[in-house]
Amino acid sequence: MMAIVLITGATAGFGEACAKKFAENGYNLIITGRRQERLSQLQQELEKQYEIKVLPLSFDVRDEQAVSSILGGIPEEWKAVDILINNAGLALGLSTIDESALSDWDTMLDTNVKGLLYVSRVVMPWLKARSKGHIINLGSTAAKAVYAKGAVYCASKAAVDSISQGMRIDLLPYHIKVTAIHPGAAETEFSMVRFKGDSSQADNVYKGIKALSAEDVADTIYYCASLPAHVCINDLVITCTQQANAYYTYRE
Ligand code: NDP
Ligand code: 8X3
Repeated sequence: MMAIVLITGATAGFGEACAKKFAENGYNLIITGRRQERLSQLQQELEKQYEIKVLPLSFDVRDEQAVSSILGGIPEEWKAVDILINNAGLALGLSTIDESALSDWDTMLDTNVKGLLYVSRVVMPWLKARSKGHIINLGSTAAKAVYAKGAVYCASKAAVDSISQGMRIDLLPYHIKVTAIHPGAAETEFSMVRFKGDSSQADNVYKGIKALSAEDVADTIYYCASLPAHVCINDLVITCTQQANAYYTYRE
């Protein structure tokens, strides 16, 4: 079997763009997300276009039982994962702590932090057994600087930053790389999800800037994954040229 990349959150945005980029480069793919129909469509499209195999797995990363039974139960040959891209995640709402909905916090923390941990806990033994591999975690510029009304999303991504550092130490004896990628504003479904379908609020995020695209981020992830075995990019912040960090953006 050719090299395998496992991508969480492959039904949209960065995850979908990564699936296409790695497929184009001959990787077999395990693609996950909750929207089964999108996973099936992507599987069909990529298997038709490239000489690769795609295993679609539909589960919610917040559901520990589903993660361990569905992901943990895949056929042995698929457990030879070379690269895990922990990408599934989201922001919900933009408000001060006292005005936030409790359910938004639960969803963000359960998805971005605990979901990433559940998936990693299943996959890490597979990587360790082969003493090779690469885990790529999607943080954010929000991990590096906190912006107004974003305390909980920013905290969830700061946790991804810390978890990535911890994983790297845990995995040193196994020659396994850990990379945290921290993108700034990128035009995907992210803002429509954050603002719960309010397209005018979502569009405002990208007003007056040429934001990153999902493909820009996927190309960068692919670059990190293509370096020689002894070279690891540990931490990478990528923004569009009009953005300096999570709160300074120059709009025209
Ligand atoms: P999108 O909304 O376009 O895609 C998010 C993906 O995550 C979807 O495939 C979605 O799949 C999946 N997902 C969300 N919740 C769950 C869940 N509970 N279980 C399983 N899968 C889930 O967003 P992006 O591509 O922009 O975001 C990808 C990652 O990058 C996120 O972690 C985000 O926080 C981060 N990021 C985004 C930035 C941006 O500006 N766009 C910038 C910096 C970081 P489905 O709904 O089918 O389950
Ligand atoms: C996504 C980037 O700044 O919109 O993580 O929160 S931001």
